Amino acid sequence: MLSKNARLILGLIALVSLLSLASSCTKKEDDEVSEGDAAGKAYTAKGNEGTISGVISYTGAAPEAKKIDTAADPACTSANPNLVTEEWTVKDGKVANTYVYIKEGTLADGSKVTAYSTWPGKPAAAALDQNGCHYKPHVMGVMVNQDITITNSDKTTHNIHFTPKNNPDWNQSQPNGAGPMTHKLARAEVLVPVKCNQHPWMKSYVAVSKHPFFAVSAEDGSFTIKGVPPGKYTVVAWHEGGANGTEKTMEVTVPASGAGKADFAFGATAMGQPSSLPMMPAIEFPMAAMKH
Ligand SMILES: [Cu+2]
Repeated sequence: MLSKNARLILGLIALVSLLSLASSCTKKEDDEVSEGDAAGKAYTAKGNEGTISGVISYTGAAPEAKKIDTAADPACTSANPNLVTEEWTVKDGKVANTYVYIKEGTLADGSKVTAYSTWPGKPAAAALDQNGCHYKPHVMGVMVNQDITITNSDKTTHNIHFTPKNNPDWNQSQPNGAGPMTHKLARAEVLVPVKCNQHPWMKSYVAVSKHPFFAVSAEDGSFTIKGVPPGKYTVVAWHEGGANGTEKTMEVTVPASGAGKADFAFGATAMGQPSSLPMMPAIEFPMAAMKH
């Protein structure tokens, strides 16, 4: 009897210590999670937010779009016989597909914009379509962990391949008629090149941001970033032109309920660089995020 009781007691002791170990582990994980959440503050809308808007221009003669040879895939040729390169999409001196975002800055109350991890409102659903054997849109911005719905509208197989530096590689085949896929990126990154392993000309860029203060310039070069708290910000305009992209930086003040202006110009002459010297390479500013 005694030995049976002793075994029972020993068993109970072992069970209790296991339980306490398990609960301490759980507690530790909880603490880690709450510490992670506490790392960023939540911003509450004050009603006095403003905008940052501007126009992206190209100074001088813009590089011309080149016709893409799609003969390798007849489905692409028939879907989009006049496919052209989109590295520079310039119309009447205005540049589309420029990603403009707040890189850093200080709100009117002295807090840093990068100190916040939660912003009001839910970002609109992000969609990336493979359509006519190119990506629509060519450049897009999403927030960290925002779902991107990826569709194939073509009568051919695409293989979408995100090639990030701060996030895991993601490489998925999407045959003709396959349903939508969803992808999201957990870390901020400006910008993630996306390519198609089936069609070497297919390229797009996805920027991942911790905050919602970004926009992509439209065909007329215009962009607007909404809901910006009053403050002083470093605003960056990124364009894929150049070896690793080119970025321009500007300090912008947003008054309470007001508008900050941020017009940017790309092109050799816009940077004080004579474009007529064939031996002289254009000055490019590689984006900081690409340097590690
Ligand atoms: Cu493709």
